[in-house]
Amino acid sequence: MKHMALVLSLLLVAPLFAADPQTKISYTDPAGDVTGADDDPHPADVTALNLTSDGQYVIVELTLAAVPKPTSVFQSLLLGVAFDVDKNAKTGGPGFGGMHGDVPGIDFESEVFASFEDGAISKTAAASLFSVKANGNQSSILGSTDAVSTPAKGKTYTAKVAYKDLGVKAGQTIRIFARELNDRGAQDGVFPAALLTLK
Ligand SMILES: [Ca+2]
Ligand SMILES: [Ca+2]
Repeated sequence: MKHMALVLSLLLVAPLFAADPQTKISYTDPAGDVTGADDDPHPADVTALNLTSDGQYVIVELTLAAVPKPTSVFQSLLLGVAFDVDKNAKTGGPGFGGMHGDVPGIDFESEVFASFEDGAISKTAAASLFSVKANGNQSSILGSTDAVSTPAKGKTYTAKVAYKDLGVKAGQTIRIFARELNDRGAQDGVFPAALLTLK
């Protein structure tokens, strides 16, 4: 069960609040709701997620139940992020490969990943970036070597995606879907859509 903590607390008095654009969107998520691959005994388990911006970057800040100690690059993946930058479901393509519910109109997609330290604690995080076409085809814009990396603080890992790479500008509102990758529940780990107004 996913929820936006702030929204739930205000839901009774402001039922339309969820649809309103915000400059900071916060989610909480249970610990222990993930199932990893057979060779991954400690799958990334998100417990909190903040989406913000700083005038230059969209900032994805996630807190995990435990620090990641990936033993493969695959295990370093922390979160999927899908961007509908024009808030138009008719442009772009299906998010998350079309395999995780109805996530339409996605223009760009990102994978947040922790640094790979050969089984030691990941020190930084970053976000790769792909463009998504109507047929679902993806093409790489930023690979892992070009992405901006940010130092971790305890169990909190932060990734940044540049406005210029998304083709967005300050004051613009974009739609973002985040996905907890190892969540096999009914929503496949997809958080409720966020409308983020960029600083
Ligand atoms: Ca979780
Ligand atoms: Ca779109």
